[in-house]
Amino acid sequence: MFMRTDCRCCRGTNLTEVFDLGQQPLANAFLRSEQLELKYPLTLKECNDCGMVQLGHVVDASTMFTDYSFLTGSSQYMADHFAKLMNENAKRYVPEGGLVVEIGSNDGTALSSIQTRRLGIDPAANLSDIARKRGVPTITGFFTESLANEVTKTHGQAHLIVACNVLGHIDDLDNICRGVKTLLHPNGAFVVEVPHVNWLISKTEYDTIYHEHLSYFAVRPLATLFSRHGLRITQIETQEVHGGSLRLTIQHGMGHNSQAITWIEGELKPRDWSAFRQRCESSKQRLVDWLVTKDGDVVGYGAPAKATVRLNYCGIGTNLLPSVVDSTPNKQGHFIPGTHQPIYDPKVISDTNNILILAWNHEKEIRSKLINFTGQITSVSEFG
Ligand code: DWN
Repeated sequence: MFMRTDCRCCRGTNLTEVFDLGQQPLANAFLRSEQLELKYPLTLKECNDCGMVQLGHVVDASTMFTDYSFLTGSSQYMADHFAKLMNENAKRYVPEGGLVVEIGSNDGTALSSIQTRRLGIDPAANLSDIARKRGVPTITGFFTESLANEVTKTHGQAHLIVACNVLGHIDDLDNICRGVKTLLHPNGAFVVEVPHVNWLISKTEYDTIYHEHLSYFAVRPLATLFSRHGLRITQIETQEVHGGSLRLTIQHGMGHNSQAITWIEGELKPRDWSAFRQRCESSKQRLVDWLVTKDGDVVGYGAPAKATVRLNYCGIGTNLLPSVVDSTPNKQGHFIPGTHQPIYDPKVISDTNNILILAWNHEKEIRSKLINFTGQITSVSEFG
């Protein structure tokens, strides 16, 4: 682990600490037993020059991503979302025989929705195996400038490069941009999806702050970064996923489009971090007070990374929330890091009167699976 002292988008050093979640375990490091886990500082800093928001401490990527618990395919809604993204952009940018590359391809869910020449790149060996078994050619490794050079030699340039909820996980964004600049065909498009930090603040989505998420983007810092590499934003679309995201299309050239300029102007208003911190604290108190009234008669639904953050930040142990269920096989039989709730298969939900949805961004899909549940279903998002 090391402390980053400069902004990874504008390279400035005018950073201010704006939120401190204290010592937190790695959000996706589900435990095989109720062992004591490593904890790391989790602080958020804002760049006063370009508006970038990023973690102070950087935990080594191989610690977090080479054996990964999260499966993109765990949500049919997200699988459909990425299929739509892939098909729309393949139709728009990829000629017959053209190549599509996905950075952070996880279990191959997104690439499995198209039949063009395709290549996944992901550092998690367990996920790459799943992808290859479903017929998606996948390189196990981190996307870097040197890997981009290799792929360009072996596969040719890509007409479409996709990176959804990936850029925020990467420390050296300049290296990624140099790799994209090499790999991307002159007429190609680099399509990325990232949560927007202003929605994190306005919707008090503090549980999306964890060590995997090194960066919390806005258009202004990304525009600064891409300009440095001869890349320009040519389209911006808002998306509901993951609490409010932007889908950016980036292509070779200079000068971002008018949408980007409008977004940048809208982001110049100073952020009210003090009000955000107060909302986090009141949200925590409301949730704990609600759980106390349930006296342990409640099961958590979903063991997302954000559950680890929320339960640890709120100090919610097994006395208040005895257990959690999750449909992901490699999470079942494990424990939530830090608070040690056991994780079971959703099939075991039986004698409880309350379900607390921890994966709030999947509330609709989860509720659709609970139509026969006769107790009370509550989402953590109801506590602000
Ligand atoms: O950025 C990231 C996002 C994209 O995905 C990664 N760093 C890690 C991960 O974050 P997350 O774990 O918060 O993602 P989700 O999609 O909110 O996780 C949902 C969890 O809920 C999964 O473990 C699967 C589970 N689930 C379930 O048990 N039943 C989900 C659905 C839809 C269900 O019906």
